[in-house]
Amino acid sequence: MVLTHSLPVVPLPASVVAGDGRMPLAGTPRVHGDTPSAAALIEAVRRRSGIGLASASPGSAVEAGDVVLRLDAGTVPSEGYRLRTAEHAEIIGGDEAGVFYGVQTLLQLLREDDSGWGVLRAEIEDAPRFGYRGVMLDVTRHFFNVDEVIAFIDRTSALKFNRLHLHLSDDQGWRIQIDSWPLLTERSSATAANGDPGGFYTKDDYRRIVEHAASRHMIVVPEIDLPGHTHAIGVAYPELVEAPVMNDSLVAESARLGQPLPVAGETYLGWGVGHSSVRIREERTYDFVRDVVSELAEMTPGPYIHVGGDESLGTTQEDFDHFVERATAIVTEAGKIPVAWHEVGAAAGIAEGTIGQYWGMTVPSGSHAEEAAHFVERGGALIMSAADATYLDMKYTPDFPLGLTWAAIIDVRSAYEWEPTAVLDVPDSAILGIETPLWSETTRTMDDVEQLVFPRAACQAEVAWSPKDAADRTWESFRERLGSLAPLWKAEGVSYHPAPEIPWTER
Ligand code: TNX
Repeated sequence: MVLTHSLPVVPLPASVVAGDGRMPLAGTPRVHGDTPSAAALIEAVRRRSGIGLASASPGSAVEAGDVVLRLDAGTVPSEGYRLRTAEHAEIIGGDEAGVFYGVQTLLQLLREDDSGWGVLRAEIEDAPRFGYRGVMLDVTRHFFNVDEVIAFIDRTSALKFNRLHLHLSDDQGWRIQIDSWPLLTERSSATAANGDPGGFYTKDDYRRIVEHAASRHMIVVPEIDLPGHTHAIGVAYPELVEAPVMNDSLVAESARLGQPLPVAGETYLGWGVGHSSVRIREERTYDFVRDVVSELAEMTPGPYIHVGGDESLGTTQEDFDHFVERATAIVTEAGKIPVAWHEVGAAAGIAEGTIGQYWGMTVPSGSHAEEAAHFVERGGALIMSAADATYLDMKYTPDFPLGLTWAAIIDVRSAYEWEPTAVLDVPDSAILGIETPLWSETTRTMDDVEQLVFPRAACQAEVAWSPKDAADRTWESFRERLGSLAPLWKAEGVSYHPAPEIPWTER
């Protein structure tokens, strides 16, 4: 493997100096340090190379080829780490997350060549550019079980993502147990788009996901999409939801795809949007929202609850504003920070501190920029999910078998080349970070999901993590470093799309 640009690390570290050659990994090297990342490192090295690292007994001397993991909150920032590989390897994290990220980098430096396995020598100082580095998985249009979500967490956290947004409810299904409204899962979880099988997470399932995410330093952001995208609620509780309101593009798209139109109270199997709404002027709706939010808050240790707000196409602006003002307040009252799609910024009185998720284009159109800016005026901030760069469900090429095209065709380079602070006219400090969403209309299996997610999630990982002006923060460097992830992904069984513009390496 000969890289002309930097070391084979994605996302690019804040500062990296390549050393001389490799630290051989032979015999039984040991891992020193009392951190959960030690076990994760031992396991990952074994999967990748078959080499069994041993864990060193406390206080034993460090020998050549060993790996030392430790914490130093005094000199290393939170989520940051220093990594040095010479005779032995040492990772010093600012906190446990930092040690974990250092281990992920070390795993990328672990390579096989004709002389066997070794760790490329390097000196790295690293810390993230943005605090919010998110991926989103839509488990409504197609459902993915706990083990699949856990694999998704492992594979994305290895790229240093630290937020997992789960889109838990939509027109096609309700995917989370809510004790106070049991019919949601009893009547509205069994199917998915096109009549594929559905499913839902029990509270224990959800807690397993949250715990596993935490062990990989990811915070789960649960979303209940409101007031639109709520047809499934009406299948369980018809009194909560309005009759479907068709729009022209829904009717045309449904005809083109041969999908049925939504019928009140019946399971919806198409993927048209904008037809559903909860009853905004009924008090019972807010009892429902309060119950759901409070049960979600109770099982979610992370600070955020996402209340949706996108594509309420059959709702008047006045009703929409009334609803989102109340829904964001309900989240705040439950002790959580509301997150909402950018349309919610149109309402004057959204709860202070609400975080907006911008999903317009890299060049905003219509009122999107203004709506997004309003979150900042209300003391909130923004997560950038520009659809023509970050939407993992867009096709790579016009003839790619999976994905949609409404936002753009997104090849690897266009996923990489965008700048989240250059989209809106807000201070850079208002941008918390980015999130890259996978909507699952066309992905029936986890293999399908991975085809769309990898490699483009790696582009967003670098946009979120790496300093914008670093010398190697270029497409030429990135494509080579990305190509060097192939053996890691193969060892982990990641079903990535081998995009032809990337020089994928064998080892
Ligand atoms: C728009 S992005 C949606 C989703 C679809 C997605 C498909 C957003 C907030 N809403 O309902 O699944 O497009 O790309």
